[in-house]
Amino acid sequence: MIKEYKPNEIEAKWQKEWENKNIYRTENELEGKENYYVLEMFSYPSGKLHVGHLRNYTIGDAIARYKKMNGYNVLHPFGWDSFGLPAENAAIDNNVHPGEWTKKNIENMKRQLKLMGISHDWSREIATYTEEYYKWNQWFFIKMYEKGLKKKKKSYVNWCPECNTVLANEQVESGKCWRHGKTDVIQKELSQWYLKITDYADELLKGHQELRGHWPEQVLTMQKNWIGKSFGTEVDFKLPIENGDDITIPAFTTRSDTLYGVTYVVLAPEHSLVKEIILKENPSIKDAVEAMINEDKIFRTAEDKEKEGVFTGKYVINPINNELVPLWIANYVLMDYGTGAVMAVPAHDERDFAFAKKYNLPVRTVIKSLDDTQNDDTKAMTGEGILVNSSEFDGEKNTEAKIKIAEKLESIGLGKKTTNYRLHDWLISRQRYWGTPIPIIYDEDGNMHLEKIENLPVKLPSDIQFSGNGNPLETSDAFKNVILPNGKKGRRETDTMDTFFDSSWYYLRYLNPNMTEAPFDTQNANSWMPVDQYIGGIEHAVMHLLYARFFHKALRDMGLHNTNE
Ligand code: ANZ
Ligand code: ZN
Repeated sequence: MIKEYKPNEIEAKWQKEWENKNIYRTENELEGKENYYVLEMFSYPSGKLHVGHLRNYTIGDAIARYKKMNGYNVLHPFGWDSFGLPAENAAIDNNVHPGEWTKKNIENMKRQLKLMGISHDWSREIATYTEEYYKWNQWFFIKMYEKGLKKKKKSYVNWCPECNTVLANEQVESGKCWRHGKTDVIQKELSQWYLKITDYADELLKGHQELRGHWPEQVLTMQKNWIGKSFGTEVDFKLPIENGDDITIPAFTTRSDTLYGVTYVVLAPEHSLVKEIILKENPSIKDAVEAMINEDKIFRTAEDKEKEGVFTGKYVINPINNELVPLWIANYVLMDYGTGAVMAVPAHDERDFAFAKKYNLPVRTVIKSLDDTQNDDTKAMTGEGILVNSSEFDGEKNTEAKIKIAEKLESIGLGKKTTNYRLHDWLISRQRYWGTPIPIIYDEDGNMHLEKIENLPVKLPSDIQFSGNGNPLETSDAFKNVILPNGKKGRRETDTMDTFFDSSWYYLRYLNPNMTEAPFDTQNANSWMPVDQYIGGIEHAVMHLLYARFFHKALRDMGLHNTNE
């Protein structure tokens, strides 16, 4: 007997034997056996395996083997999330095509993974950078467009000067780029493609009930906070216009009970009224407004951040008592939450209090706490209590007055109850080369045309220059210039898709990795979904896991499968 364990010999021998016998190969159906799907999060082919990968794949391997020994038909596939910036940066730095860099990395990592003897079914290997895969991203894009789930919109977006591209909100962490921890994300006004994940905001929240007990509670909490559902009221403040109709400024509040305590109203510096009216009449505050817009969005609203603002010179009418209150612009109000306008109640809101003290604005108490230690005029009283200085509502409990005041506003047509979400639509366009081309063409008048399904895939061109400046796709004339079906000249969209689009449905592609007539087979999807065990890092809680849940529901509603999660 050989006493010494020689991995090179014994493992190589048995791994070869396993491969010859195809023991990890899974059929989509195996009579008499129940399916069990073990999935590890999609792997980015960075070049070399590290111990973090192995931690993940070893857990999957143990579960897959255990379930198999217990008589299940186990699916345990592997593949490559192989579009994205590092390949493009390697192209810039080392003058190698991103495709070659990616291919080489995949080969090496696959070799290393095989050495580990993990029980992956390699016959189902997929890679998102292949035409066979990204064709379906384009197909989904078109189908979602037709379903009304896509929109192009101009607004202030997150821009990473290091990545040279826009980022989704989910990819900004404390004001920095998720890939460049030291780089401040700045705001640029651009026209971009969005996927309407907000259409599913409520279902994404409700679906947590189906996931409870299966998913870590921590992930559900992170998603819940990210979606940020909040019930409140939109209160209409009127801005009187000389020789014209009043302009309505709706302000979202969760505290309609404090309406009598409003001492000023604040607009976000990006608010459309600022550009359209205020700066035209009062150009002297332009620099101050621009400085606020250029401040980092996350940093700007942090609690300890110094609040900055300017008076617009205008006054608006409080609908509950017709009082005129000054209209300000301030950095602590964001355009992309609520309506981008806030009714400020310094007596009961900490941020408003700090702002009012700094700019000498009045503070009017409208709620008295029953616990007298809370009624202290050196800070905002944010707790519950009884209304004062609130006309007919004096003496009411604030929780009850909140409903009554909202109802009164509704009855006079100057407000309505609303639900607001923190979640925004998913910005999916990227100004980069190494991703799925967006299947859109513009004609000479700027009108948009969807690429025809039979022309898919729209292939990434190879006549590209990687200079490090701008979007490399712009350097390919062959790609950019196309002829429309009507014979006229057209220009192809040069933005590519966020790679989170690719990873939002890959788990379905494993079911039918070579299928050419559809992205996956509906029956197979219905029998294999949901994935039984998913293994990966919590850093994906509000990015990948939220995007993929949304995608899954959207595909269900397109009739491609019948499961919710
Ligand atoms: C008046 C008020 C009085 C408020 C008070 C709070 C306390 P959540 O719970 O997170 O939904 N707000 C609304 N839109 C905003 C924006 N675009 N940027 C910054 N702040 C905004 O928060 C809702 C509250 O956040 C709203 O209720 C509003 O301030 C503020 F004693 O209105 B409140
Ligand atoms: Zn970056």
